[in-house]
Amino acid sequence: FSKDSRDGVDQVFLRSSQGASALISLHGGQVLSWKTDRGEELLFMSSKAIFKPPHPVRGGIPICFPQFGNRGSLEQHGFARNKIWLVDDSPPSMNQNDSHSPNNACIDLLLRPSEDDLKLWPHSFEFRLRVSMSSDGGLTLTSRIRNINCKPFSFSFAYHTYFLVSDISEVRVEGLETLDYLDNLCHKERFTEQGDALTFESEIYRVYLGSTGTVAVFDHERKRTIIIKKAGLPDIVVWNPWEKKSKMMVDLGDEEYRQMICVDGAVIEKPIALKPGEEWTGRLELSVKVFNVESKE
Ligand code: TA6
Repeated sequence: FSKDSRDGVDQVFLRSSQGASALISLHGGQVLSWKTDRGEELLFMSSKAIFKPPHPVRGGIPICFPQFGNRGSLEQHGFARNKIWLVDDSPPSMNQNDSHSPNNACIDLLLRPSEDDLKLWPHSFEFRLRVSMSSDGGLTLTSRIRNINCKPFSFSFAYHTYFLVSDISEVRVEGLETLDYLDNLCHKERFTEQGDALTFESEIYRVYLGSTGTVAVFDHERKRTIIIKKAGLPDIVVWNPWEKKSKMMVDLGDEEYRQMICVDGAVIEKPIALKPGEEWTGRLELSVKVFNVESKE
């Protein structure tokens, strides 16, 4: 990998053997860009994104930890995405079932709580994030969060992933059929999905529960599908602010909601509880398939 900096914050550039690439900022440990081997951008980044800590960057894959949403004294989606992470030169070896192979381009980042963080959230943790690119251009994010103090703690988590789409009217999300979801536009009321695929005509903010399989984001106009595989992330957030909410967001262009859809691997309904010494792993594997118009695949 190579390092560069923007506005004084280091960024790490990963390139796979076939030319696919990713850009990760130490501000938030946030993936800002993920491109195919032909240089096509796959993640949305707002044209009005603010790259100044501690403001979260509107796009890419913000890490929501130790909470998703805004509860209690912590800021919305927790503090991890607003902190400067360290490059971890000597990461402990991943457990044996890690899908990492030596020819993946990868970077290991580390976040530990500062004194100020501990005042807000009095739990000592070690958060190791590995971002790796496989030779075929797939992007994998592996989070390992360990409790290193003397009392148990719980947290919720999300990879708040902004996918770039040609137009929201061309997008279909499959893999959430029959799941229950909490509708955040309806007082978090619980519903069961009846459709065969999700399409979008208005603001959506749902947390689908107990998703174990693969989720696919089809972009019909771009003739490509992003495949989302995950481990340790039972919930899926689907969010698009639509026009009215976009107009109220200083760091999102008024019409840009049409080029994004958030489909987030998350742990929300049942927060993770860690005893001292225990570690949780949450892995998100993203890959791209190009399909011709005749067949869906
Ligand atoms: O995932 C949806 C959500 O929780 C919405 O509440 C919306 O605020 C979005 O996250 C973005 O949150 P942010 O704090 O980045 O503006």
